Amino acid sequence: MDPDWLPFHPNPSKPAFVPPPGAVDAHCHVFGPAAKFPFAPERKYTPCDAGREELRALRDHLGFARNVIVQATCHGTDNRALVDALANAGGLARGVASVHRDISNAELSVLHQAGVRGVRFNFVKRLVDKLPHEDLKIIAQKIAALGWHIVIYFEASELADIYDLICALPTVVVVDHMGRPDVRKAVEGEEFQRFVQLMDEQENVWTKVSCPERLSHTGPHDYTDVMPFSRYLIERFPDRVLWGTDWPHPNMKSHMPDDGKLVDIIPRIATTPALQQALLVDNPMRLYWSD
Ligand code: 0GY
Repeated sequence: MDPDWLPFHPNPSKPAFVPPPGAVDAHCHVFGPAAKFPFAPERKYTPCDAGREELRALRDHLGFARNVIVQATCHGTDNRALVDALANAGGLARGVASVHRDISNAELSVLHQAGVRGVRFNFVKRLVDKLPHEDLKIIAQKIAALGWHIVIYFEASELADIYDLICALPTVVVVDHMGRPDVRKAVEGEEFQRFVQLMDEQENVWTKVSCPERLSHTGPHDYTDVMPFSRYLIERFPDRVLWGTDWPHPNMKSHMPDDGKLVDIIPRIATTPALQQALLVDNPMRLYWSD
């Protein structure tokens, strides 16, 4: 693993907040184990192993029922670790894969059988080499036929460049981590409102109100400066928001969050039982377990 890599929290606290029955952690990853599932040669970082058993233990500890496992860039388009985790989850995990433009329908069908229901397009420059938009459009057409959706990861400053691409996508589009706003700016400010405008205009665009630990400048454990952004999106788009831990928190440099304390933020951003039910159960079930 990289010399400055921060491993996931070894002993997260038990959250005081009890998620509603059937709650879904809709953004987490598995890494390796590298001896069995080697990391991709083109990766930009080398993490510690963080396997399916540890993920399942965390899910139970936090009081969640299901996981959505998102392919991380350190595994490139080799989805074997993801598929292995799905195959061993007893139907309680679904996946989001990374695929190459030349993927065949037969290969997509194998991923679907394994529980994959989406692909991820990553625009974060420190994580991936730039992918031609043409390739992404080809992938989008292929996966739309399966009823899958597209998860998109970008920084707020990149939204202008990909706004038209997002609007042209033929599926549900889920934006990771609220489009990574600069939370030192105002919720009502131009930058965040551009993202809100995207969600207003495009009813197929959803977002994950995840990763306060990445966005915060006030820091752990409350990440209070991020809460107004999450709360705003949850209240404005209650049927198009998801929540996830982001375990095992790749590339965190300042500190490693306590996953239990992340869960305790939920009732402060989804402030009613109805909003919590939509965020943690109804929305992810509609997107990932509709069949
Ligand atoms: C996240 C965030 C990051 C990494 C990845 O696929 C990845 O490597 O998503 C990051 O470094 O910000 O959502 O896990």
